Amino acid sequence: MTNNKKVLTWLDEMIALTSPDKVVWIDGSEEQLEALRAEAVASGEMIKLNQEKLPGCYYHRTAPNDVARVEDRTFICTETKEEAGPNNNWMAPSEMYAKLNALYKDSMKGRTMYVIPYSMGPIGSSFSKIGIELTDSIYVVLNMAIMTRIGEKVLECLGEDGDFTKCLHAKKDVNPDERYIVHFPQDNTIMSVNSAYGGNVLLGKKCFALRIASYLGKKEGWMAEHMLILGLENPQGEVKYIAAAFPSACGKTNLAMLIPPKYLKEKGYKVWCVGDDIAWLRIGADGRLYAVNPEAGFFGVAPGTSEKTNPNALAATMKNTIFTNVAITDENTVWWEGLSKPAPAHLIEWKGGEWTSDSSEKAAHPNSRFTAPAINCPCISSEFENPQGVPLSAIVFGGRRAKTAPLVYQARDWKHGVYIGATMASETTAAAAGAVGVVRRDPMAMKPFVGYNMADYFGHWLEMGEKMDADKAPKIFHVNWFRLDEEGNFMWPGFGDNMRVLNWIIDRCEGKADAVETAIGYVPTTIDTTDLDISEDVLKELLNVDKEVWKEDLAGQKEFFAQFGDKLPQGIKDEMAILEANLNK
Ligand code: GTP
Ligand code: SPV
Ligand code: MN
Repeated sequence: MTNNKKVLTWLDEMIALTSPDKVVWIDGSEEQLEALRAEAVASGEMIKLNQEKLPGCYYHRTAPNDVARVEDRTFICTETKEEAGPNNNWMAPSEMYAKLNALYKDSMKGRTMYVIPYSMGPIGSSFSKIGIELTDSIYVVLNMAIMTRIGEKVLECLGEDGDFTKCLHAKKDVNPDERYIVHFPQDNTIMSVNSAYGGNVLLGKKCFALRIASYLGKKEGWMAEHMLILGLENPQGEVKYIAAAFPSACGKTNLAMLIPPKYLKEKGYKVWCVGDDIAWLRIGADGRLYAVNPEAGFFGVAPGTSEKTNPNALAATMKNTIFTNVAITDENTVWWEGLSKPAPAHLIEWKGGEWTSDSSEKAAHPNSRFTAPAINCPCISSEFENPQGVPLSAIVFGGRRAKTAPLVYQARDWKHGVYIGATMASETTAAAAGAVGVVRRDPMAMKPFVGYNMADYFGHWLEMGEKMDADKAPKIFHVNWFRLDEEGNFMWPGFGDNMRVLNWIIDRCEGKADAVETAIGYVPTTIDTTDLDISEDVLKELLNVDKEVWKEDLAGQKEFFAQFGDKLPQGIKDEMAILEANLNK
């Protein structure tokens, strides 16, 4: 399908290494994908769901040891350890290649290798980047066909001499002790072995569009971020764009597809989804910051998604969607915790066993997912395919904080905003293997995704700000939907009601809303609570900045930054000193 020598030479090498019985080029045609679906159903790799209720929908179950990203087995293999930084696992490239080559040797014997040419971003846009993934999993092919733009037209765009990111995936026997997700940024190469779970194997997503792309962005003067992108339309029909970085399973998909509360909807407010997980940001010719969603689909968390919390996401999953590790109903449709109440009396749970509603086990895995085409989403933005992206008015950081962070606050300027992003923290979730609910520092929600030394990443953020005039740069905010009361209940209703906070954010960008300056930044004097059952006291508590609690947090921030030693940028040190002085005033 191509004359590109770099592609053909690399492919020959990978065939010699893995020894597949057969090599199949993915051309992107519906006929080929349909044949692969049939093959996956015949082999048991996928289950065809009820085609009347869920047309074009399939089900896949991963091994129980293979249900989330594995951060302790994810490596950034730069020439030196310092380039990868204290935030990444590192091994010398030569040592890692030797280890991996032994694991890949003959790994595709008796199997088929699929060659997937794919584009992150609209094909041919100057924003976009091309990758080629070699995999022995049909599940990966079918997911990549939803999550990225694939096939022959990508190769045409690559041409005879174009460069691409080399991605090799072998499923092997999903042995967790020999599972590796490895990036060689200097070779533009990704290698994944012994997994079949999304974030570990859909190599266009976190591996390319964040880890490799963040490295390229630093080199080339742009940014790859773990951010949703949304357009907020006001009753006059004007649309303002916001990008928001929250850690995994902390509400990006939900916010990106938000439906405003009834009275705001009636006034004419609307939210349009441009992206739900990844944003590539560049400064445009007019000096503003533009965002493109490099993906073509949503790999969303299923549990908690319902007609009430996120009807747009639910609607997006009603056709041509792949469900992974959710539960199956007696009607051969899908179910997960939070979808409906009460739970069905009987289900097949995510591991394949019988489940009844008196079971104490979860029917769907907490990190079970849907892979849905973006075009299925009822609120998909008309700018979704815009090759130049959308201009950002605001950037929002956020996390799960039971205490400490107020509902919303605004940075004084870009530099302060970078500090707020760099000191983000959140309680861990099921999206990554390991303990859940532990507070960890997760700068810009990129802790697991920065493909180089995070101190340099902070420096890159500061430099990007210096390239923009203050009146053109997006304003920076921080939100926390997850504050808990004494009994452990969420104090803020969240979901659609987050629109109230977005409105304050946009009003601030336009100089139309009031705020008080506190030690940590500007906090609203009030938030619109029309029709909400929320007392003045609770709202006050939600917006409260407790200096004593923040002093403790500052100690944690200092401890976190200490690991970067001399590399920590001066801008971060300046902001730390300002915060300390403010807290001691
Ligand atoms: P990744 O795909 O892992 O990057 O996750 P995400 O950031 O897109 O998170 P998502 O929107 O899928 O939400 C994850 C979980 O948070 C779900 O269980 C949601 O129900 C819950 N959630 C999302 N928004 C809110 C909110 O405003 N309030 C509360 N309390 N929970 C929320
Ligand atoms: C996340 O964990 O942030 C996800 C899912 O969006 S994964 O593709 O597994 O990374
Ligand atoms: Mn994510």
